[in-house]
Amino acid sequence: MHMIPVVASDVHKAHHSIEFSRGTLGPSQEDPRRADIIATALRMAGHALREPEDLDLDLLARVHTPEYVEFLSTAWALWEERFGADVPAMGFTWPGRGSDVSRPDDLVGRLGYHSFAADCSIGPATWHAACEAAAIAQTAADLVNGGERAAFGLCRPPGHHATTDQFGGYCYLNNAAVAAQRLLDHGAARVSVLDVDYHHGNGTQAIFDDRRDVLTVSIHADPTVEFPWFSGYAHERGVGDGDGANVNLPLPLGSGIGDYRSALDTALDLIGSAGCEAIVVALGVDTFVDDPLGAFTLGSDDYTEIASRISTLDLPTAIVQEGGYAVEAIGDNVATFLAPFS
Ligand code: SP5
Ligand code: ZN
Repeated sequence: MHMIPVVASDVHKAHHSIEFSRGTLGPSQEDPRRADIIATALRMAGHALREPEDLDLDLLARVHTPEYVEFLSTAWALWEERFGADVPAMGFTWPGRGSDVSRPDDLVGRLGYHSFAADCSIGPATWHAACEAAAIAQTAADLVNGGERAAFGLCRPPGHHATTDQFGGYCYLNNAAVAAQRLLDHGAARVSVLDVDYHHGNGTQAIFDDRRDVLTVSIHADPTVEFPWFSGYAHERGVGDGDGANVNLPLPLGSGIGDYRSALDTALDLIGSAGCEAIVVALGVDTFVDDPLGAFTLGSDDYTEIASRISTLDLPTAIVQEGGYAVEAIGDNVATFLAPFS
């Protein structure tokens, strides 16, 4: 059996952000142990792990704005110079609705301008870790471009909440978007990003909202009662040239494999009939029944069924890691998900 290749790195370890949750600022649930646990489980399952190639900054520039890249790459140094190294940098004030938003020159203003949630921070290792995660996604896409039927990028920090110019939801650079763009740049006329994280992939939707060449499809918890609150609704169908090329399939809290299977079949029918030549799967295992952030009820065996159904598309597939916070289970759940692609 050919175990699908896995791209991973230790660079992420030095990044651990803080999160404002239920009135308290504390260590993020998006903990460095997550990636280590998944890597260990994948080695045990027989996957070979390899390091990423260097990140292509031209590729990154097709997904994020130059202002945002410049901001992210310099924010920590500017923060440390002004406030010291003891506390990480976070957004604190966000633009109001309908305001004519200009980009502040001041770092503190920019932290609000370039973020949308108070659930993550920028520390000394954040930029390097985010670039490494994007490089991992790029390398996974390159393996697929090189003829692998599927490849997995063990990205940390995750990426699907990051927009063209905002961090949030534990995400800084959009790894799934980087992988999708890489598949297009190699010659695919159209690709799909299928997001199976518990949370709506608002960043990926926003990046590709006005484009037809990327069909973004997300299955996630109903945003009327769940993060990211302000997007993920079924009526969001893409804009301009991208009209019809974004599909949101929100599910109620408490959903299990029955509801999930129906949504997945809808997603796969759409992707299968849209002429996509390759697919990126944004894999969050925060849909697991014991996940501390999620409220779906998927069991470990359900990941076999979900992955098997996705693999029946028979498309070249780059899979990138997003969320999943039940640390005792995420390693086995990711290994279970990857097995049908082997
Ligand atoms: C990549 C990803 O999965 N990001 C998710 C970011 C969610 N951040 C907001 C978390 C809000 C937690 N609310 C309380 C948890 C209930 N136990
Ligand atoms: Zn998530």
